[in-house]
Amino acid sequence: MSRPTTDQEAVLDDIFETLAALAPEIRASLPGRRTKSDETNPSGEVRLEADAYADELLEEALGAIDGVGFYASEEQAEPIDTGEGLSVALDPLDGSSNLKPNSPMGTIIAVYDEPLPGDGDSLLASGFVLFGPIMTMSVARDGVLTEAVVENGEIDVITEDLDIPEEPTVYGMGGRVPDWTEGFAAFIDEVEQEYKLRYGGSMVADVNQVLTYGGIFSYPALQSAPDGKLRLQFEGIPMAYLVECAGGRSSDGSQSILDVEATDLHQRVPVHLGNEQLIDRVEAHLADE
Ligand code: FDP
Repeated sequence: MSRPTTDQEAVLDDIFETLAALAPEIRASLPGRRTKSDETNPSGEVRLEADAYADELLEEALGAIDGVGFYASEEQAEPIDTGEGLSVALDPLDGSSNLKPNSPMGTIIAVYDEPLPGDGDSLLASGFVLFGPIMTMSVARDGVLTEAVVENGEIDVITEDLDIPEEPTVYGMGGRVPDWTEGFAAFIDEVEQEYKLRYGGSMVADVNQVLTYGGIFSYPALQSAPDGKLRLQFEGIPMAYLVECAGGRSSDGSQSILDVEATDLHQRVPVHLGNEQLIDRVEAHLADE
């Protein structure tokens, strides 16, 4: 993790205020943009019109901020040069397959102080907006996680220093069960005796419930996809920082996701996020494979 300078703190304020200001517009755009476009993103996934729209809005507004030098997103192959300064990495609409069944979705942002790809050492701050029954924004900065309600584009802080509850309650994980590795399946055999399964298919909402109730979210390494599904720059690193700021742990299976070396903008990473004791346990099972 990098420590922001005073000038960088001002740019971070601007970035998060801009994200909150845009959030109602992104949300309002969803009902009319549920159809698939004929394009795929750099990871080969079919784009919805909503993905493209959110990406354009965010690129225009964040790229225009004085002190933002690069805009990168899951939707574009390369970072866009927007001037001089920090790099922002966006998952404009996380969980976009939830749009069709009208389930929660979000926007994830990471701010790095280096050109991308950047790893955890160059991360300055991260956050997400959750488009649920209410719109909330969670921001991790200076080692602290803050949760706010976004009302009319304004940030109204509701929890100043959010801590993950000590007693875990829920677990949720992606990937088809027959595709899990032996160690991960053995871990789930254990946790399903103790906790309640909750998986919605949107990382933002699934991680937010872990932050709210305690527990674990995983999108593990699969037999067919040893690096899992989620992207390091846009999902893994920002969400790992959010959870670590709340006193939880992150892991790619053997180390903090903030310690994973970033070699490619669209690189994938196995993801485990949650209470320390559960991350320790999943790592122990994976080490035994
Ligand atoms: P989606 O493909 O719907 O955009 O990275 C994207 C993501 O959703 C995450 O939000 C979510 O955790 C995961 O993929 C869902 O994948 P599965 O459909 O395989 O569960």
